[in-house]
Amino acid sequence: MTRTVVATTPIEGQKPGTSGLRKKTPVFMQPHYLENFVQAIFNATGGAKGKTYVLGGDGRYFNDRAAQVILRMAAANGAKKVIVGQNALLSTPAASNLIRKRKTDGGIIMSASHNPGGPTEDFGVKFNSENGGPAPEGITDRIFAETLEISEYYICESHDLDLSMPGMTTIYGMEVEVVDPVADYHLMMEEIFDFEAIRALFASGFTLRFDAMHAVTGPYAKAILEGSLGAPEGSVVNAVPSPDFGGGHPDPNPIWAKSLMDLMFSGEAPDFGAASDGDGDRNMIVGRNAYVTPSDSLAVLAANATLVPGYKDGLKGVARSMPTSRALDRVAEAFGIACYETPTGWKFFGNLLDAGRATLCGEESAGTGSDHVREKDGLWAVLFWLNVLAVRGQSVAEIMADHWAKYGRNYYSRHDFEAVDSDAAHGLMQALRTRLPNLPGREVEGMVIEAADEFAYDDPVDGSRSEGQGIRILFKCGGRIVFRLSGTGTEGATLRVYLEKVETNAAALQDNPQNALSGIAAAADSLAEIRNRTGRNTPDVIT
Ligand code: VG1
Ligand code: CO
Repeated sequence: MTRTVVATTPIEGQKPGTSGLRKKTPVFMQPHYLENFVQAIFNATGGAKGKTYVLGGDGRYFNDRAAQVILRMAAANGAKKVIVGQNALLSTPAASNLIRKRKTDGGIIMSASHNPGGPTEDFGVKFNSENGGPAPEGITDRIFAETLEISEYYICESHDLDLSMPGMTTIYGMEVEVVDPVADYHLMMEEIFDFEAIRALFASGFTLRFDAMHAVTGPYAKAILEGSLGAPEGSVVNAVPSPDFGGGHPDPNPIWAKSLMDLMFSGEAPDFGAASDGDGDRNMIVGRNAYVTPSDSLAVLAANATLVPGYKDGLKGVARSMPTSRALDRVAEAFGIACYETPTGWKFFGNLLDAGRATLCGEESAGTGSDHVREKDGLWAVLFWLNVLAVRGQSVAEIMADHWAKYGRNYYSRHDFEAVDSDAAHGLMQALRTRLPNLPGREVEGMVIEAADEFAYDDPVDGSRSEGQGIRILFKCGGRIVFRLSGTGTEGATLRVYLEKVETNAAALQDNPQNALSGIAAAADSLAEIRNRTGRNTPDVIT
């Protein structure tokens, strides 16, 4: 086996976004593309020499090939060991757990998460630090800087390693440990949740459908929900990870998980429905005739946390990304705990979790998690709901009604305009930015603007500052609009418009969100000239 020094030149555009580097698969498969980025990760983090890493991915097209390249490069860079999931599979939360449990120097996750996969779809690579969380901006900035200066990378020539069975092997002196991707994660879930109570719930006839969307959570959900908790076989559907996710978008929302939604609003609906995304860190929760908005789900979990053994002593604090609805703030206030507001992306929660300032955190984009790992965790959120349902003995709809009656309801929706012309999208944001100082006091659609700014975050733990994190418009009536450009898309620009309205009138808590938010949506269009500037009459995706 030989180690090769390969001469290369910088490739433009390798700037990690909200969650790692995501590109069209053919871009990632270009000569040197993956190699340059992986070498940049090693270079930016003090080299791989003597280090131990975790490696795994969501099983999308090119996952298996990329794993072999990364293993050969880690060996050629002098790494001591790589712990890799069987068949190079690991859900993102399971990878985070392994990094922490095995005290490694970090990990590389191959995923483009909720983006579709396949030869012409998306691929991605993300580096997680030794705390198990996505590398913070300081590191991703260094990785990007390295991609602009790279002149060579190191790789071993060798046969492909057999990753199909757990066990130990070596490559160029580096140990490779192939592990069952589910086992450690399963153990952790048993420590957090009351499995006995959930088992009793299923034994009493409670029914569930979990849609793994042909993505990585299939094996996890099968083992835990069906195998360990006794949900009837067949409760987990689309459970075999496929390289193109069955041709669909592995994005658990009412649009892409439509068949689950249809079932849950039909006469055959089980008691509980849930879905997860490509890499297993997102969750969708839906009761019989009751879709739970992710922002509401986060608030409900916070309010009920002490019912779960892992959180029985209460929460140290909570955190949400800025565009996430402020339903969580109301719970935090009632409990007298801190509620932090961070920029979009899980990397901003890491410091708060590490410092013990927050226990639970989440995002409006179907991401919920806690200090058990340093990623959001889809199946964990599903188990959390099941644990709460088992203890409270109520339906999802009843729990939501109780919650709104107690805390008020934050009607919430996100309107996405996808693959918009990049100049048009940036032009729209820039025009808003320029008008910000003149907006307070103005009336739009019968609502008076109270404040308007561009969100910047000062990390209370390490003092770092992140600017340009979304434009927010606050109305005197308590409504809010946030405008942001996506940092995970791979085509043109995606404009996200987040709409929120607070309702405390007991008679108005059961409205349809789009209905309740129609005035706010009209105000968003009038303020940002969305139709005019993007040429779109309606959003592509409404969640
Ligand atoms: C989106 C979501 C964000 C999430 C990120 C990664 O980012 O809005 O909340 O953290 O995806 O999720 P953006 O920049 O496109 O809005 V995952 O499950 O795709 O890793
Ligand atoms: Co994901």
